[in-house]
Amino acid sequence: MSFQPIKFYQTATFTVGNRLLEPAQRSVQSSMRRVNSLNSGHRACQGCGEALGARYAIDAAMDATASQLIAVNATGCLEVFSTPYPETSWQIPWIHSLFGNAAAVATGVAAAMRAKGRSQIRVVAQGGDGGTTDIGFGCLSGMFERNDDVLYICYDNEAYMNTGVQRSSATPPAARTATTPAVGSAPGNVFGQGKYVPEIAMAHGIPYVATATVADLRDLEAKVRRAMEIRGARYIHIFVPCPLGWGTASSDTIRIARLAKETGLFPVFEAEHGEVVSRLPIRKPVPVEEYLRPQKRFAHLFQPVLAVETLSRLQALADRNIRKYGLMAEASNG
Ligand SMILES: Cc1ncc(C[n+]2csc(CCOP(=O)(O)OP(=O)(O)O)c2C)c(N)n1
Ligand code: SF4
Repeated sequence: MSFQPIKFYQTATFTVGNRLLEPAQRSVQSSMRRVNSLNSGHRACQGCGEALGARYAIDAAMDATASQLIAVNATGCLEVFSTPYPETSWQIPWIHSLFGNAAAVATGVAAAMRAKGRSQIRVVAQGGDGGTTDIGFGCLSGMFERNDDVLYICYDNEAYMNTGVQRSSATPPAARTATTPAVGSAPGNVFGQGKYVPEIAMAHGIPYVATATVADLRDLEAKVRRAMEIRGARYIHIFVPCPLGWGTASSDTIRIARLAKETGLFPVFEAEHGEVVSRLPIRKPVPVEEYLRPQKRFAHLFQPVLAVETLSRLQALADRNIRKYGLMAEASNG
């Protein structure tokens, strides 16, 4: 008689799967000694992927550095919902930079720590996709090029959410925002524009680049831990659904993030010194329609008529990612 090992997937929480793991393998969030860096009482929308991603990422960074951490935060939802003056939900040393200079401020903090002989204190910079891929891009590229000792985390909700859902250079093709064409033959964001910062970070040859989603929180924690083992410039790009801006149900945040990964639209991988070294394989391939349909920002693709051509262009983007990053389970080493 052959036996099949039982798999417990929900190992990032207090569930049975996590308790069956060796203590060293358990998730940071499952530990009663976690720092709760981003504490309750903040004003994020219900189901906010950014709040979830930040909580896991910064708690993992605190754990990895024995709480020797300073965070620099660009302007954006994460900063606004967590620190309405004079309150704060942060339980760690935390600085609000400008919208566009979080990477430069973090570089300065790291330099100050080095000058004071306190290099054991590590620095994380964080911001939304607008703060990262648009207005903060020059400072970020400089931080990469100088190989400054900072982990930069981008929480990618694919638009400027804090100011009312304007398009950013991370907004995907065909997605509707407040500043993309609302009517005409092809409403929504245009194809062929924007930029993919994980690959641009890799082109700088920095020691570590990773992507992650809030659907795979153990993977996210592991990548933050890995990043904190390394000195020099590091970049993690986290896919964080935004129920308000995307028109999704608050309860669907994890499902939407999982579908982004399982369609191939958001490739999840790690790269060291410009080379991809691992990827999270697609477990259950799904067509892009399944990911797009629950999101109101893509509603125009499904009514009044099915936008067959646009859907096939989006499917082609997913297929290209699958080929390019080797995301199918059998082709992947992840
Ligand atoms: C120089 C400057 N321009 C514009 C703003 C207004 N502003 C504040 S937050 C924000 C959008 C933030 O978008 P993003 O970085 O994508 O983060 P999100 O809110 O989506 O998390 C804008 C335009 C500002 N604070 N500073
Ligand atoms: S608008 Fe989006 S990113 Fe901002 S708090 Fe709400 S869900 Fe989060």
